[in-house]
Amino acid sequence: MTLNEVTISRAILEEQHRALIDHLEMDAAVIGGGPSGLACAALLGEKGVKCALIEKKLSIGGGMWGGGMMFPRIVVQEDARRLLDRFGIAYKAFEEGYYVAKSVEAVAKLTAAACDAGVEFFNLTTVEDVMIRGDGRIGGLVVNWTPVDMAGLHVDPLTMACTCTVDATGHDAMIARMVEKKGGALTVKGESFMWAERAESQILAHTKEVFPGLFVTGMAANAVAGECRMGPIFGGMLLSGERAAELVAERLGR
Ligand code: 48F
Repeated sequence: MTLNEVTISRAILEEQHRALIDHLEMDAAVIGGGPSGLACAALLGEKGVKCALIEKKLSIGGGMWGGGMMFPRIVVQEDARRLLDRFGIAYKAFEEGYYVAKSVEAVAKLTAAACDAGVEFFNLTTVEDVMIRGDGRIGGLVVNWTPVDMAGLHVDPLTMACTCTVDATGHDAMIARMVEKKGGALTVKGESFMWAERAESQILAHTKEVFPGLFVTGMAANAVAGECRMGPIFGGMLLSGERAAELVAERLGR
């Protein structure tokens, strides 16, 4: 067999265009590929929800890769240990109730779970706005290539329709802030100081639909609520992703 560069190019272009066109209308879009977004997308996919994960960076994983201060280990508490088991992430017991995992393995296994569940990934893609119509719900996303955004090029975006949107953009709660900025009935209080116990114990209460069609998970949930940050303990991220998936699936009647 003789390799043909044009065939290689056509394979990439045809397959990715097919995926993009297929996801111009979907049940749920998860914005942000950190731990909460990955867990949420994987569990939505497992429930049969047509779902895409949109990530502005080249790599998926968000703040999980770097562990704590670039030591690539994460800590997960007892409440969330079952999710490490569920995603097949290896861990070691440290002191009672504390488990340590490798951050690279955690990102890889969460990503693999989402792939296996049929989630489509659109990386290098920035959500720059949302669509809100007469019904007052978020009904879609305005997207562009991240390099276009970074270079400040005057290139118009495209749009993707979704019934439910999950803001998993982390500390900045970017999607919620877009809604707030354009006058939607939503206030983003911004995250508060580091307090692991408080942040982790409150995150599930803050994981909810904060605007019609918009659910928040992970640090975005705490940031919208004005809640504390927690540092490199990741149980709350996984549990919040799971809760968001349950809420979205319920909304979609699954
Ligand atoms: O920050 P990130 O990892 O969010 P998370 O799931 O997890 C937070 C933890 O990593 C850590 C912590 C836990 O203990 O405090 O910080 O809440 O991932 C957010 C992802 O969203 C992407 C961003 O590149 C990152 O990978 N993102 C942000 N804005 C956009 C976006 C956008 N407008 N469009 C697409 N992706």
